[in-house]
Amino acid sequence: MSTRHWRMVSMFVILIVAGIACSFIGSNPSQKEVVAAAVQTLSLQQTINSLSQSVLITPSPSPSPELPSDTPSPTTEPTQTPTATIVHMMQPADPPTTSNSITDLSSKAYALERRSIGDNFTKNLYERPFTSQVMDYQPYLDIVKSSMAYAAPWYYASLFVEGEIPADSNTTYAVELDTDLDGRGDFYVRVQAPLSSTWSTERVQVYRDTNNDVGGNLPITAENNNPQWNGYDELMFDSGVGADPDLAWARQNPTNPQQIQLAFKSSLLGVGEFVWGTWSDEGVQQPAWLDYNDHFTLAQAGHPSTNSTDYPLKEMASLDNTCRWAFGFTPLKMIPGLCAIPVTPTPVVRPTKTACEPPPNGCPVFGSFASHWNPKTCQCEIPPTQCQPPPNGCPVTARYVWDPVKCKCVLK
Ligand SMILES: [Ca+2]
Ligand SMILES: [Ca+2]
Ligand SMILES: [Ca+2]
Ligand SMILES: [Ca+2]
Repeated sequence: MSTRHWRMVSMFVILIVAGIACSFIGSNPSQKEVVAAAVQTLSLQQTINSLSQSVLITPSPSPSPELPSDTPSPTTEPTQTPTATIVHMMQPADPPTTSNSITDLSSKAYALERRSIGDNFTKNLYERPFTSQVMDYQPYLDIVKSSMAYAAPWYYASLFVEGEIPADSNTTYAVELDTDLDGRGDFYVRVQAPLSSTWSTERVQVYRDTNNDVGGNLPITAENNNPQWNGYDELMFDSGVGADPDLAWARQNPTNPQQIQLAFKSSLLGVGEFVWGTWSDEGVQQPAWLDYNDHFTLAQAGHPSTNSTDYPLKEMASLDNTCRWAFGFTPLKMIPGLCAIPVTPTPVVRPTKTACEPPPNGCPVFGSFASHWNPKTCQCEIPPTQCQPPPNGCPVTARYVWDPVKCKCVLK
């Protein structure tokens, strides 16, 4: 019943009650009449109450089905912590081709021998794509080449490895960047497998060294461990969480599963000239411990050469890295960690000029005979086919001299 109908019914009831009341006015009712009127009024009140309930009762929601008494009450869903959705504004594209690359040793040829060559623990250059103790070869860790390219606003670092990444691997692939060219890494950008074939920020992390102690007192060179050194100590980007959610990305090259690509914005470095090198790491994975040869002793780390008394690999296993190379400039002096600077070809030394040169105006002409410069004898000579003085010279009986014009000995 609508509110309008309810108002009409109420008015009708009130008029009836008023009429009954008025029937007593001006009369002198008996007790019986008073009781009858009271009963009639009560009946009307009940009618009003009934109508009132039928109007005011609001529909209640459908009752929940009764649960059997032995049914455990539903458990309360755990309260989910609301997570902010990461909104990306831009992402990398295909990296441009580049000639800025680093070649690294392949250990594939030594896999069956469970050893590698070229590992230089003392100088932070490792070739350890083997498991600890057992020395099983891990081709997906074996870097053979790395490259760096730039297409605004992205730097692209690529790692080429000897084998595809196993599905259950949690290897980290990283690029280490020295932006003030002192041999200490300043930024460490890494991604942890499994990798997507499309660009993603998942499991991509960017570390920074805030107090310039990566590498201890002597960057690159092995030293005794100092617990005060904290290496890369600030995680400034983690799977899209950071001041810039688009700062760094990674993917597996969709056309080459043995190529891992990292992309990061140039704004990260703030410079256009830097030194870079790459890492694969399934064994240690501790950016705070870099340089690793300051954290581990050689005896702890082990060594992959069977000639070493520290063979086999121990605590520093299942990783590989490259030497570093310059991007944006030509290195003219050695920076710790830099790959060997190619020997500059010695300039071709032009033969120095000697006093033996033809006359500035050329060799003289004697009449119809032109002399020619002979560099062997270092003098102007008349070709043998032309007029020649006597083989033994002019006669000495008088003061004869050779006259090339007359082509005979003449008196002087
Ligand atoms: Ca390698
Ligand atoms: Ca540095
Ligand atoms: Ca050091
Ligand atoms: Ca540090």
